[in-house]
Amino acid sequence: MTETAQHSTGRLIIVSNRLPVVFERDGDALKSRPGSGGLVTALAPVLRGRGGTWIGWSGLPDSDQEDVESVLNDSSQPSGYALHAVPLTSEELDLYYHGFANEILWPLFHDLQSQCNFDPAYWDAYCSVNRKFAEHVTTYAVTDDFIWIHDYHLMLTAASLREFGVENRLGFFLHIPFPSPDIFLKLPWRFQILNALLDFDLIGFQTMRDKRNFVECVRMLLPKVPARSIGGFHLLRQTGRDVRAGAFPISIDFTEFERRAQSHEVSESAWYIHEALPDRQIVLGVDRLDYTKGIPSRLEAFRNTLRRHPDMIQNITLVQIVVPSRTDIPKYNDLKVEIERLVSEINGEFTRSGWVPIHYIFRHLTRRELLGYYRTAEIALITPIKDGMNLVAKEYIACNIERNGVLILSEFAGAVSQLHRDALLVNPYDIDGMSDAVYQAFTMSYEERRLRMRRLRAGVKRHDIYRWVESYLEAAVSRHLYDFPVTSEYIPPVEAQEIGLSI
Ligand code: ADQ
Repeated sequence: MTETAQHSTGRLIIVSNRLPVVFERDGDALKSRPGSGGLVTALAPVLRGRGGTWIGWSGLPDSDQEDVESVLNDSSQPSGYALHAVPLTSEELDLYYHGFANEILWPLFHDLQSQCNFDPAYWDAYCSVNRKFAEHVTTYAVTDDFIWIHDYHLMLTAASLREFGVENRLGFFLHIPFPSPDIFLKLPWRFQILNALLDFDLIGFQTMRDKRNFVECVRMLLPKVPARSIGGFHLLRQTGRDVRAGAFPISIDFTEFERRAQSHEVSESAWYIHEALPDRQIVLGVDRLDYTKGIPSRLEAFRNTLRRHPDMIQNITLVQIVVPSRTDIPKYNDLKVEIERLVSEINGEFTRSGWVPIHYIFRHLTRRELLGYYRTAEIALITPIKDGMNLVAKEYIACNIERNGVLILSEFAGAVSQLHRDALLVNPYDIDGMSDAVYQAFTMSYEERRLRMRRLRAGVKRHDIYRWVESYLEAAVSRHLYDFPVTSEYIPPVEAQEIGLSI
């Protein structure tokens, strides 16, 4: 390891495929803005002002490393932690990211094995890029730093770090589900991946079910690795080292969402949204463009609801927000076309003078707009066919300060393990069932809505992002977040606080 930051040991080093910023070209100049997505929303408030380091790819293939590092230096100022880029070439990006991560691991781990493309060329790139990430980690980390690696793109990084002789404690958190053995067994590199995961000290999953699936895979494929359960954890002994696996359901900064939802600007935005869609209930769908989010079936269910319950016509509007994502992958573009076809078919069938059943938005919204929709929608319709957690459900709950919203949630979202009691649960493959749930939400009494929402809010508030990170760090290094150094000389400027939830 180099001497970088040698005086400040014991820091938190986060490693993820993407940095929490998005780069944009403004003429010749390179600029960055805060990124979106679950991982960024969850981790940025944790690292802010703590003087740690976040290592990841910039999002720009074949970029000039010096240019990128100079912009990152500027972004590090307001965020209060250092950002460092791992450069990737277009070819690496194609094979490792689009290929292995998104054509193999993403569909397989979401139980969509028929969508996988097990191209052997992807594997070599996945190994070499994971090694490259490990090399960069050794440049910035010093002894005693806790290195916390995130998500399915980087499952081999600990194995490379161990090869380089790194003995730091290494944590991993998988943001997506871990499949059952039946499905995991189909992966041609199943042994390599399982063995590499066992080079971490702590492997975190979103739910008990994901952890159980992982342990069952270890028991089946690596029977010589002893595995036993202790408390809420599983202890797996690998060549003299103890590896633990546990469930740590990720969450949000509840108080911050609630505070923003109460702000004047969000209240105003919420008022305008409902003023433009008066005398009706708003049903809200918010998703990244992804085939795991179940958007086409949700639209089918909404069509089915309008067909079966004509009394809802002109009294309900579905606002479906889709955030552009991975649009350079043909499958994602096909999904966009399918969604647009369905929206126009449904609008064509039901639109009346002055009323359109579906408002479809395909772009990044500002936080103010997004929170305005969360705050004002009477119903949230969240129906992924499989999802690690789904933060949108928790964000909706935190922003529902009037406590009159109803959450309809897929049985296959990780969030169901915490929200099942007071959400209306649906099977996203059951069109009639989803349509019944929309009708049940539409006709639910004010008292019942309040009771359910009050309990949902209390649960998410109690299990917020800080509790998530605390419980993970406690398990990984027996330390609390407040044990990690805080950059005392750093005072965030007002603009950075305005960026708020994003960096
Ligand atoms: P994602 O698949 O990205 O995350 P999700 O958890 O729903 O899914 O998070 C989406 C994030 O994007 C939310 O924080 C939301 O605020 C943000 N967002 C949504 N619409 C937006 C918009 N229009 N503009 C800006 N931001 C928007 C992965 C896993 C999930 C897991 C998370 C965290 O797939 O299952 O919950 O990581 O672990």
